[in-house]
Order: sequence, then C-alpha cells, then structure tokens
Amino acid sequence: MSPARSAIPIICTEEVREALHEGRPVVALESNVITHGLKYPHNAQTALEVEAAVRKGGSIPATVCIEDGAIRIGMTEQDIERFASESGIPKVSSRDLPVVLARGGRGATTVASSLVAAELAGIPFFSSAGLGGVHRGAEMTMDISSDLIQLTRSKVAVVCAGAKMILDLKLTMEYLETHCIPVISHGSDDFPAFYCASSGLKAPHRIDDENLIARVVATHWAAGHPGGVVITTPPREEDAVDPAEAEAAIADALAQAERDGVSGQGLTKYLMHAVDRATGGRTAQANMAVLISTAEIGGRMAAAYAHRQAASSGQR
Ligand code: PSU
Ligand code: MN
Repeated sequence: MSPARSAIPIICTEEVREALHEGRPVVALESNVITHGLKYPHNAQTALEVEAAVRKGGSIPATVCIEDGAIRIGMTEQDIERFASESGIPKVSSRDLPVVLARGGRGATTVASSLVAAELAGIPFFSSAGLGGVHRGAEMTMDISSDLIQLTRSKVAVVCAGAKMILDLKLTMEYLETHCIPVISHGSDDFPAFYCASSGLKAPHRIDDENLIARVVATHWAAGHPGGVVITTPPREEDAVDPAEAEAAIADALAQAERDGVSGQGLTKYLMHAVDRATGGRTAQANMAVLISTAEIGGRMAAAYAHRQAASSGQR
C-alpha cells in the first residue's frame, strides 16, 4: 500500500474483508441516499432491502459511510438504522471527503465519494439507482455532479438505472462520451431515466449477456483507462412512473427551486423531494423499488466479473 493510501483509515466489516480476501464478489453502495434521498423509516427499510437484493444477485453488499474520520466499508443493521433516523449527518461528496476524514468526522457518501472508497478498498462494482449528472441550466450555473467527474477517475463499474430525471440527460450523456466513459445498457435499447424506463435517448451500446459485460469492464481497464464504466438497467415496468407525469412534476419543482433560490449541493435533494410531493409519493416509491431491482442486477454483474477474474487468474 502506498503511503498516501495508508494515511486513510479504512474499516471493513469482517464479512467484506473476508470476501475481498477470497476474491468473492462485493458491491459497494452509497449512504447519502439513506440520509438525504429517502425519508425515515423508508430509508432504513430500503437500505436493508437493497443489501438483501445484492445478496440475491450473488454478491456481498458493502454500504459505505464515514465515521470517526474513517471510511467504513459495510454497515451493520444498527449503523443503517442510526444513519437513517438521525438528522444532521452531512452529505459528503468527493470534495468534502478529505475534510471530513481529517477532522475525524462522519458523513454519508454520495456516488462520487463512494467510488473513491470502493477503489481504495479494492471493490470493482458499485450500485445505486440514479447517478448525479449535468443539471438542467448547467450552461448558466455550471452545476455538474461530481459523480460524473469521479467516474473519470475511479476504476469502479457503476450499475444504475441511468441518471436522475431531474437532470439534463442529453448533456449528461454528452459528458460521459466526452470523458470516454463506456455506457452499456442492459435489458433495453435506451438510456433509462431512473423513474422511467427510457429517457428518450438511445444508449450507445446494448449488452444483455452479463458475462460479456464483465469482459467489457475488464477490457476497459486492461486498456489502461483510469475511470469507470456505466452499466444501466431500466426500472421494472411495474415500478416505473409515467414520463409525462414525472416531467410535469419536475418542471414545477425546478420553478419552485428557482423561486426559493436553491442551488448548489442542496439542489438534488430539494428537487427530488419536491417531485415526490407533487406525485403524492409515487416517485419516492419508484425510487425505492428501482434501488432494490438495480442492486440485484449489480449483484449479478459483480458476480460475473469476479467469476471471470478467478477463471483468468487460474489460467496464468
Ligand atoms: N438526493 C436524493 N437521492 C439521491 C441523492 C440525493 O433524493 O440519491 C444523491 C446521490 O447520493 C448522488 C448525489 O450521488 O445525490 C448527487 O448529488 P449532486 O447532484 O449534488 O452531485
Ligand atoms: Mn451540484
């Protein structure tokens, strides 16, 4: 381990440590969705169901958070309950991570900071429902989620249901293309929009065979690329929200955010909650369902990748 890395305390649960040691598949998960994405007690319940779904897919779940200035890889049921029920736990994205760690603090990791943690711990797969991306109006605000920037820097494959629909998905796709991040759609021709099966945008590549996806991920890294791969999977039909309904709620939420002068790091949470209220909780319901269904597929993909790695190291 390099000196820079050993300066960061990383504490894995025993289960995760053993799995990593034995080359068994692990899927990293974020905790910001627990503290900032969903409301108590649905957040705690969903986080546990997400972990169960990763197991059903054949992998070990490792929810990431920061406590006492250490990166925790794997949260116990009690940890999840605490994060879900306590207020005031800060959202920690990549830019905040060194400050919270150095100060000995705690926080909930976004997709971006969870990718940093996953790579440090040697976990090549991560799953969440919706990536952060390029916000609508970013040509004026320059609000682009560090989830995207971190994807260009961390060798972690991200399994998700596309990016959050509150974003400008066309610009988000452009960003990913510009930064050489492969986007592979599984089970659909289209790039999904988190609540909805399609964003109306075609995915650049569709691959349904999970072993082939594992091969793409391995090939991307073998070619020397320093970043990740985005693997999308649409919400199940029964969970998806009608795009027209979602879009109307998003338009209202964006107008409200402008009236209330909300921007910056609080914007994503503000918009997501405004959309949930406008749809009578329908989108929050879809959010929970898609977190769970995506996690199971993430579990399957990480398992396929680990299997492939074991087979190729056995050949050497
Ligand atoms: N709010 C939600 N759900 C979420 C998030 C916020 O209702 O999932 C999150 C995720 O943790 C994601 C982050 O990584 O927001 C992106 O925030 P930003 O757009 O500020 O980078
Ligand atoms: Mn932002």
